[in-house]
Amino acid sequence: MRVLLVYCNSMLENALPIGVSQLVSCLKEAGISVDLFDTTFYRYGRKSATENRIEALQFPPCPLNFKGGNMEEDFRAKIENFQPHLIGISVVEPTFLLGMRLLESARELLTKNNIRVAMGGVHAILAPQTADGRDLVDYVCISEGEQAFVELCKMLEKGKDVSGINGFWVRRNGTWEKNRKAPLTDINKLPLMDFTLFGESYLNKPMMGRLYRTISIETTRGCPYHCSYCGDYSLKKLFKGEGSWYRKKENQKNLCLFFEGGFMVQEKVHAKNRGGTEGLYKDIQS
Ligand code: B12
Ligand code: SF4
Repeated sequence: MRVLLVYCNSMLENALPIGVSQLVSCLKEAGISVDLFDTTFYRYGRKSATENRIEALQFPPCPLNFKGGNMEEDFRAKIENFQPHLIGISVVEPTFLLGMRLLESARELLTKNNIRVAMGGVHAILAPQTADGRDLVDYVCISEGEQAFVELCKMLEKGKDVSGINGFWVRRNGTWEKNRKAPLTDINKLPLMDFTLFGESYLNKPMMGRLYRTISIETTRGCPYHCSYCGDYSLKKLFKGEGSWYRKKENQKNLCLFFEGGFMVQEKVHAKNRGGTEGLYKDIQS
């Protein structure tokens, strides 16, 4: 089973994404072959937020890491080379249309090769109905993906009927079969996030006119606060009754990351033994 994850991201927004990186490691752990297509470094729109901020004099100029090439052409090439059975696109609200644009650009390939598409991410959870009329999307993930997506992949691999699968809306004859949510993820039982499919360009994040070496770590899932304008607040309400949406990592060993050829060369640094987040910070500096 080959799964192509597609990280639909705003231009140059190069913080390593926790959700997709966690899915990569969960899929790998389940023996599923996984690759990534990432929109981050393509200039597919007019201006990135970084350029706007520089223009508005919010911060001084800094190098912009755009790569060349045409996003849609490269997406099709990736499909042709990797030949996925399933594509998993990850979207938030402002990147949903970007995801749809990519799928449309590969319509012929997807149809000809009968490649299924699953859509996930905060937007899929909060607004699954936006997949109405998007006939290239077969499954919409209405839950966290660690268990649900792996389950979907395994069932598809075995040729099983996925119509009742928890955590997904499933397209059947043009209408949605709306299944139950999947149980919340136990974030203390996850394999380490896998950043290896993301390139070196993620390591240098422009902030205030300088490039800083950055990584993403997850110490909690969900937020303890309740700002009414925030997606996290809506997620908390949506998952009420399913357990606590706000979860903490009990020990910090799952903070640790591996990035081949990057600055975090040790695969299983025990951050706690090294002084928790501060220790991790020192590691990054050295
Ligand atoms: C960290 C963070 C960032 C980081 C990293 C983003 C990332 N993609 O990881 C940075 C700084 C880069 C960022 C940028 C942006 N962010 Co932000 N970000 C967050 C934050 C604080 C946490 C997200 C997180 O890591 N959650 C934990 C992980 C595990 O969850 P997850 O990513 O949703 O992934 C899980 C599921 O959704 C699912 N899943 C995800 N992808 C897929 C794919 C498939 C196929 C399947 C089946 C399942 C699946 O499985 C994952 C594991 O369980 C949230 C607010 C919050 N407190 O939740 C906002 C939030 C997600 N961001 C938001 C926005 C708007 C943005 C930007 C568009 C801002 C901008 N204008 O550029 C960009 C878009 C970047 C992008 N493509 O996501 C909104 C989204 C609103 C919405 N309704 O969609 C949120 C909710 C905040 C808010 N304003 O309300 N963000
Ligand atoms: S904006 Fe969202 S993530 Fe930030 S403190 Fe408020 S509820 Fe938490």
